[in-house]
Amino acid sequence: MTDTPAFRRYQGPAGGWGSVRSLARHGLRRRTRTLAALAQLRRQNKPDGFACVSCSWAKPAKPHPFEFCENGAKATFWDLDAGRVDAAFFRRHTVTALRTWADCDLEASGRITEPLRYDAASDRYVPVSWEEAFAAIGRELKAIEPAAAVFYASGRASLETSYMYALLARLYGCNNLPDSSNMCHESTSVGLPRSIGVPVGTVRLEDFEKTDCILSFGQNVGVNSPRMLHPLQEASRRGVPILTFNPLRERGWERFKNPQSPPQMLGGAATRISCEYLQPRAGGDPAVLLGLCKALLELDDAARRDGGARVVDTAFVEAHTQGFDDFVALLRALDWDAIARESGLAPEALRGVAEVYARAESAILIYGMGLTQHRHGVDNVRLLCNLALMRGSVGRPGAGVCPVRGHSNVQGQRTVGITEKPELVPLDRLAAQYGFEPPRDKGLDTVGTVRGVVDGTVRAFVGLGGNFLRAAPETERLEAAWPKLRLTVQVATKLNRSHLLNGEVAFLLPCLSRIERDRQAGGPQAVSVEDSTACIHRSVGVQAPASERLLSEPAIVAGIAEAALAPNPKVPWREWVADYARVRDAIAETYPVDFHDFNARLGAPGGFPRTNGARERIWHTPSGKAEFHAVDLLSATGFDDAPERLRLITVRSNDQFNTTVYGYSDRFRGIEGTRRVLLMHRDDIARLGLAEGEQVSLVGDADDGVHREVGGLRVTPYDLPAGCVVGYYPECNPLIPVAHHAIDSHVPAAKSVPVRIKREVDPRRVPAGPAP
Ligand SMILES: Nc1nc2c(c(=O)[nH]1)N[C@H]1C(S)=C(S)[C@@H](COP(=O)(O)OP(=O)(O)OC[C@H]3O[C@@H](n4cnc5c(=O)[nH]c(N)nc54)[C@H](O)[C@@H]3O)O[C@H]1N2
Ligand SMILES: Nc1nc2c(c(=O)[nH]1)N[C@H]1C(S)=C(S)[C@@H](COP(=O)(O)OP(=O)(O)OC[C@H]3O[C@@H](n4cnc5c(=O)[nH]c(N)nc54)[C@H](O)[C@@H]3O)O[C@H]1N2
Ligand SMILES: [Mo]
Repeated sequence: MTDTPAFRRYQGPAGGWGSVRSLARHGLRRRTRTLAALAQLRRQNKPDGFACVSCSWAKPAKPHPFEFCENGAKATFWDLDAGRVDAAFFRRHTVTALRTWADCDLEASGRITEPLRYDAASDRYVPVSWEEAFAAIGRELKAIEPAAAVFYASGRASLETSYMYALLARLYGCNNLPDSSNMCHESTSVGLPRSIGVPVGTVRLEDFEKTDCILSFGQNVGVNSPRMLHPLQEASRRGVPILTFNPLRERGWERFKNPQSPPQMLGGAATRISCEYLQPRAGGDPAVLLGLCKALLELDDAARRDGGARVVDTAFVEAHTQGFDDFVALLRALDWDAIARESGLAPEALRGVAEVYARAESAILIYGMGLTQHRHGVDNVRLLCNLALMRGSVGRPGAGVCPVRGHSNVQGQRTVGITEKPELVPLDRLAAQYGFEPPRDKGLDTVGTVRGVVDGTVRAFVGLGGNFLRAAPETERLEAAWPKLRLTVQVATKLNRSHLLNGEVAFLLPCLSRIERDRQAGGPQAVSVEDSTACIHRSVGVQAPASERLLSEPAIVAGIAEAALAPNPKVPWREWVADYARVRDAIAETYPVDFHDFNARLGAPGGFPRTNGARERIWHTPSGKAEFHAVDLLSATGFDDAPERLRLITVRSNDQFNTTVYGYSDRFRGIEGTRRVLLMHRDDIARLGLAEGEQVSLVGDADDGVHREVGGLRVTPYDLPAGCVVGYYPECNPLIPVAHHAIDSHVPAAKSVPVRIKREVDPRRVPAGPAP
């Protein structure tokens, strides 16, 4: 792929013809089986089809004729790739040579089609039979202390696979079950239970039809959950004010043209999404949220003075919350100058938003990585809850807190036991169901795994999907330590960098994609996933598998389990693989409240919802009430400002899904042909004496004595707050210290990384890691 940069301002809306053109280009370039692709797209997110493998946004009960978006279609095309990564591919390329390839080129080589073992002597992957692979993995796992083995999961695997995988780890003897959620919405999973007693959002799709106001913080809807633009568009057309806080002007929150609406595509104007768009500093959200709460309080004071309607929902606050008085005292003591300085926004702007919010009966508060991936990510989530609680905007139609999750089943994986936190799992029930003593010690999360690999205490890594080495922080130390692992096993669909750094014994095991037909001894199989709004959907793949040698993920998990564990007649791995309905029966037995009659309810249009206390104003907190979080905090970064120090935000482009880089077009941001950019405010460029287009390095500025650097970045002026810079994830991950993570949730603080700029003496210097 080329790396010829071009920068042009994109004037179009999100969606629109740009999205149609982009898709057409992808379909052609990717050697996709085009007819197959079109047939598949029609089934995407339909009750009788497959759940999109891209984002986890809710799937409506009455889907559109084409219930997919540009990026969901790219993900489908990606799995339909006609290219093949097989033994012949590895005869052409050594693993060392492949390590110089870009992320995009690795995955673009095609689907992995046969089980492979790494052969160190020839530095190549060589074919292996499934039986041999399982036997060797079982042997190795048996020889390792359970506490030294890690079972990572990326958030794509189904509920059935995830349940089996978590059980495998616990039967083996550990809770080392980190998953991508540890790098993502774990701040939500820690913060929401403390504030409102549920680990997930409280909003369902129907609430968008009833809401009077939408606030959004740090989420990029046009790229990461484009189907959410449909309810947003409808809300905007109803006159619902949408107010957005994001350091960057993300096109999806500005305007949208629905590619599925012929009138709008043929000359109709794009729909304006946000009526107010404010650009706080990265990490400035505590100041924003407290400022909004303070402004509400001022409005409430004025209402009391003038005898107007109260702005604080006093009936709700009294009946349902705890800690309000302390919070009010904190708000009164806050100084507007400090709020303005830390948020980067004028008090008048915040007061203006508060006025709109105060007029709304029911409001939805949406957020994403812009809140969770900070040192104070958990505080961010809790302060957002405060804002909702002051207005009683939880547990009422059209109202609620709406974290937009990432991977298509990341939320569900937690629901069925993939977690390092034993207290979140019904261990006693598992003990009774399967007749064993489950491990009770806390397991390793992502941060713990990185540390354990670096210090040598982790000996084995099994990855159920994902690209751990690229997704995690502290890239260089992690990569340097990785080959010292005894065993690495990667279950994957496509080749990525995590497959190119191997333990002494290493296997690469290819699995079916969710879009593919899954036929087992008991006939064709369906799986299930949980969306962002906690609704459970059936997913049936119908595409012919990329190869006959692929196994399904449940079959791979069962294969490893049978080889690594002592036989246990109460765990019928074989029967489970033959008929996934039996896994669902097991899930229903372990989790009867949410999954009773699982098989009967599977396939309900719109999915079937899990229980959610906060939606009914039942608060599963220690006090039995929703809890205000009175924290005197204005910045989420966890570090002080310093003259040369900048706050690095790492973002996704419109042409990637996490570490899967589809191409080099970040259309909405006007960046084409390259990912090696550093977006900067013009004042910072001038202040630091840089020139537009100059190549610079970013150097970590964490004061921990470790040198971290990413070079070859092109200075690019951009509309963002001064003092903040933007680079792409995963290229910038070498700059994130493993210790720079959210307090309590351990989510790497990827949205405010302390960095400095170093001028490059030699502009040809090549950066660490694969180019570009
Ligand atoms: N097409 C596509 N879809 C995806 C993904 C993908 O990579 N591609 N990834 C999936 C996954 S796993 C996830 S978790 C989600 C991620 O989806 P998002 O939650 O949208 O995550 P990001 O794109 O990382 O960044 C979110 C936004 O936060 C803003 N931001 C950065 N710092 C701050 C801050 O300090 N304050 C505020 N208010 N805003 C800030 C950024 O400008 C950006 O617009 O999307 C999922 N869907
Ligand atoms: N700096 C920075 N770092 C970040 C983030 C950030 O915003 N900034 N975001 C974080 C977030 S939110 C997340 S969720 C993580 C993502 O971390 P991961 O989930 O580990 O990474 P992905 O890029 O989603 O994984 C892609 C790989 O998954 C495999 N795969 C795809 N489909 C399947 C399947 O159906 N089955 C199996 N077994 N494998 C499959 C393919 O081989 C593909 O190469 O990254 C985190 N890292
Ligand atoms: Mo994520």
